[in-house]
Amino acid sequence: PVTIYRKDYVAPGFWVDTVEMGFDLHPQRTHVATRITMRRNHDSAEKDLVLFGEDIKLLQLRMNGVNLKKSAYSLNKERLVISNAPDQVTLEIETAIAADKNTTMSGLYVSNGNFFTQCEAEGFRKITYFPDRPDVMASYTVMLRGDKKLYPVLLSNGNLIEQGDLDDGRHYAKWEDPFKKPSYLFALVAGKLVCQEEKYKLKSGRQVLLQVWVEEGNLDKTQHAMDSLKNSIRWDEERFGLELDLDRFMIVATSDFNMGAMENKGLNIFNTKYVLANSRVATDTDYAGIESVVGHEYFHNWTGNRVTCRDWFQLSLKEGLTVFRDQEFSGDLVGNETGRAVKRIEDVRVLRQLQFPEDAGPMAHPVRPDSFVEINNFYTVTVYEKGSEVVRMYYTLLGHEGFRKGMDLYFQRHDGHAVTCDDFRTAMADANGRDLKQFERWYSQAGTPHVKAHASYDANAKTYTLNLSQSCPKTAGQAKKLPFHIPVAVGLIDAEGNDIPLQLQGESAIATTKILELKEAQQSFVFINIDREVTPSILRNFSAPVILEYDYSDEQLAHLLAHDSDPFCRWEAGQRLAMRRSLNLVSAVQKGEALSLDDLFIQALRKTLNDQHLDPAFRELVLTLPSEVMIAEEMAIADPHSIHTARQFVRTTLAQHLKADLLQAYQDNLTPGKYSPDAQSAGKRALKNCALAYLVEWPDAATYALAHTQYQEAENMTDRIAALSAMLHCSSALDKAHSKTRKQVLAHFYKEFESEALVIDKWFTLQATAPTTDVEQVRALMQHKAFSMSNPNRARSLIFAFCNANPARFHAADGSGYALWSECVIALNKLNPQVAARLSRSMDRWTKYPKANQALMKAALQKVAATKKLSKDVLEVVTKALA
Ligand code: HT7
Ligand code: ZN
Repeated sequence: PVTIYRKDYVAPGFWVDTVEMGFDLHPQRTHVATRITMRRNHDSAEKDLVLFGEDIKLLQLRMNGVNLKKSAYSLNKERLVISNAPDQVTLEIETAIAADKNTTMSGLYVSNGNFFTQCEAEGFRKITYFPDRPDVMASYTVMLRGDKKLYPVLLSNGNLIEQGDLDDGRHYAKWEDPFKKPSYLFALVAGKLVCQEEKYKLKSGRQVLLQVWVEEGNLDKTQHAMDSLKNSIRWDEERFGLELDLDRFMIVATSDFNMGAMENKGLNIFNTKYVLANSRVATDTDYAGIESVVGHEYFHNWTGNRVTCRDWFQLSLKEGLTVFRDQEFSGDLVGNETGRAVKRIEDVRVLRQLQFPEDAGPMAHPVRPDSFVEINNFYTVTVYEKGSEVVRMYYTLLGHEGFRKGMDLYFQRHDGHAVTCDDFRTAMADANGRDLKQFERWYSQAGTPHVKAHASYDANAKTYTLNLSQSCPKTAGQAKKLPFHIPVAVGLIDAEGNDIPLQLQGESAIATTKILELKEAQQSFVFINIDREVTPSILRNFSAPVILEYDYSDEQLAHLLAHDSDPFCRWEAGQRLAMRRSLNLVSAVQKGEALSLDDLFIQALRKTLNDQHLDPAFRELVLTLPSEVMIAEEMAIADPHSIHTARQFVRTTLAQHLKADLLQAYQDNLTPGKYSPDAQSAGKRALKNCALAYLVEWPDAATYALAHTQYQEAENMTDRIAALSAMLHCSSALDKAHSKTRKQVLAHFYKEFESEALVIDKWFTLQATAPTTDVEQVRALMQHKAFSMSNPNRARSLIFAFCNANPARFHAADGSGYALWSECVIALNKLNPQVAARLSRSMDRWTKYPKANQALMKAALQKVAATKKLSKDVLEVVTKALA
């Protein structure tokens, strides 16, 4: 396969001004007629007219009114090249597409009888031959024709300018997008759909039409998406002064989708998972996910669509920035500081759980990658989540006002253009008169930096010196790293637990949190007038995506957990206490030693659990132990079985010692009455259900019955699934005594929700991640009538969930988990290479496991690598893993 390099970027040989498209929609053969007006880009080194095309049949090609003979162009599986084209060109292209055979969910495809498109990153070339690259922006007019009964709804980008009936029961709709856009933002939807619609008044007084389109029968699940859309529109006006530029904004839900959603101009297409919700079928987490994804796609309208990427290496320009915006949106919407902090901690957890391992594995790449084989493999947590952290660091360094100035200048300079990450950084620097040259390394260097802190207090001089040093592990192709520009937010806490005022030597400003700018490999920061012993609170609000090393004592951590005014560091102190114990216990399990948990830890958690001044949502976060994946990442050689045993021991012991406190927390956080997904209620449910999950770890008949009763009487999906999960996932679930009840409850759940695909996904996931579920049971579930490999949500709910979230079973000593993985990757590769490549990533960390596992994992990887007709998507992932 061919590797594409960022350094090889060449501007397009031709610009496109207008694109007119006519679609005659038939599942087996959709006919597409495209007229493109183009003009030569005299500044480009590319002299040929290059069009990309894939898996489509070329029926006709005319240039400036003349049919082109085959000898006038070259055509291979990927491109059509016209040499010696004149400077002004009108191309007329006719293509045919077999949408019903398209199982890749890229390009034009059929789902449940309806037509959808997915053009990012390179799907438009599966519709017609085109300079399908994001720096080519053009105006589109689209005519859709189709059978009126089968496809009563015909949608595309922009405004509906005409519609009417045709012969033979067909009808048409003509759409015009008033904004220039790259081809990856093109979309059409055609089919039997219904919508919830509302008129919405913008701040300026202009009225816009908002629509949420779903399949019939789902209109009772669209209100939250609509509310989230309205909140997003208002938030972007208020926080960034950005108005919706269209008169009509549509969201369409489909159950067949490779990712979460897609920001096509004015016609966002969503995975049903991020649209459909009511209290019967969706959990608090689902509601929060919908809010953030609806926000994310809407915010792309400015960060991505109005200002887009010059090339796909710049993907984080739009994705990192838009994730930052959606994170801020959700934080702001909660409406209080603790709520914001809870959201921040949740986001950091995702980063650590998913991105840190990526940055340490074979697919490690910079936020702005230097090369790729398949761009779809680079829609990663590094580009998205670490990219968002990089944007957040500007925010931390420049402050609220400074960041806004940078954003304003960015839009002023680049609206309507395709630009780079450097352009964004330059706008931030110029708007604030700051030198951000070194900051560029956050884009160019892969790997998670380590920051080591060392503190010394001089009571006589009343100075407190914090020595910070940084390093970054080598990653593929990057042996040596240069120092990053790292904002390290620091506070100092006295014995009473109070923040003390901080003044740096040589500075006059006094504050309780200081942003230290670490730019060298090593730097010392001296705080003056410190008249007491203090505990440092370092990396407040997780001010940089780094691993902080500081040798805290247990007592210091307990002190921070009890008092730190920074909620992130407060939570972090609890996580450090828990991680330290988990690692010691894993080692004890491996040596066959007796296991025990100390009183300091138990009491620290008890205190947090019972602290009525703390938000329930925050207490739940503190009580949630580092995951098995996180513990594995801390170990040189990960041992999934010992990790599972150790973590379960901590849970069971806490349950034993905190039983009364947990029962009290359970009772205190009931949320009777009408369900509401607001943060306060969701936080209470989270703590209550966390308490329940602990309680069943040290069960008596009463506690297991408590879970069973909650399941039976639950009035919302959050409580119902939490009860079911508690029953299935606790260590006592291994007891034969409960197996009958578990089976009954699972069967009941299936029957109750058989017609709700998203709930059945949950049913599969609960089983896939249960400690009792082994490979054979997964295979049995794959035979279930409701399982299908070709629906990405369903494949993710069972196969991905097992491979990624049930490490103790997936890493079975006999290699059966790996064998299952390779079979599934190979099967998916034929259907949907993008999804197959995502599953391939489950083996990324194979060199971290014991030798015996490594051998089996390597063999499984080699088996996939040797498969005939392997897509470049999968090939890139497994080749890098084996390198
Ligand atoms: N920008 C969207 C990316 C996306 C995508 C990429 C590759 C293949 C399928 C895809 N579906 C959506 C989603 C987003 O970040 O908003
Ligand atoms: Zn995005």
